[in-house]
Amino acid sequence: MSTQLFSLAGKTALVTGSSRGLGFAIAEGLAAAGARLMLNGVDAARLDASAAALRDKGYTVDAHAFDVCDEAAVVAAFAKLDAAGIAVDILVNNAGVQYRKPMVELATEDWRRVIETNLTSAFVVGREAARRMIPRGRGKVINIGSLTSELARATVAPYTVAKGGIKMLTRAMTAEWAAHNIQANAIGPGYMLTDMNQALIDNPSFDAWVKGRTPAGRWGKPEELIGTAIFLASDASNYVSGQIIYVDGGMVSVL
Ligand code: GCO
Repeated sequence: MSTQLFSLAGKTALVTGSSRGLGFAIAEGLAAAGARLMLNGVDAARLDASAAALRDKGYTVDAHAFDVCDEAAVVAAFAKLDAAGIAVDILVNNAGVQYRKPMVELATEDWRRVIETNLTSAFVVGREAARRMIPRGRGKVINIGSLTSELARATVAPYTVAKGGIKMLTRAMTAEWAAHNIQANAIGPGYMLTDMNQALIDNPSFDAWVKGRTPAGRWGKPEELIGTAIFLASDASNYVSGQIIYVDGGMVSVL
């Protein structure tokens, strides 16, 4: 009984920003649990290569190249899925960028770009998914937050604000969609070994700070998000909504 609870067999999952990094790791984990995958990214060549790598492992994978910041492209992508009779059962709003600069030096257009990519896109893609999940009477939305949904660090203000917004967007989705049997939750990764963080990983003093500040004493691995993602994507979480689960080695819980 317990293993069936975590099965994603027969479900279709769309993971935004899944050509690489956390999105790719989560997508692979959902596929391993039985989901049919829809990868997304803006770079079609990179996306096709990632999809091929997962197909080589025996997974069912389609690549859907569109920019989550382009509302018309998002609407068109969902219309294409409608026409193909494909329903998105699980949406993972993972797409995001990082831009590190002190606020007094930050251009407004860079602020807007980070907010658009990391927060507004989750609303737009979530809205299109929910418009189809509501009539079906079920759905799962997993928004990717960050430990910066809870704590601020200097020089990453737009990212922090966007990820804080992701936490509250998740609760807003719950307020409006839980009655339709749609569970919206978030995952808050800690400092993970990803391309986005490579400059930090390569910085000896930052690397030492992360290892000292994180109770687990190390960086996280992208694959360490998979268990939480499967839980939130599966029937095991059918009465869980509005939550953010920090996968952070204990960082947000300890001074
Ligand atoms: C930074 C990092 C963080 C990461 C971290 C927490 O510059 O501090 O990029 O913002 O997102 O992995 O999620």
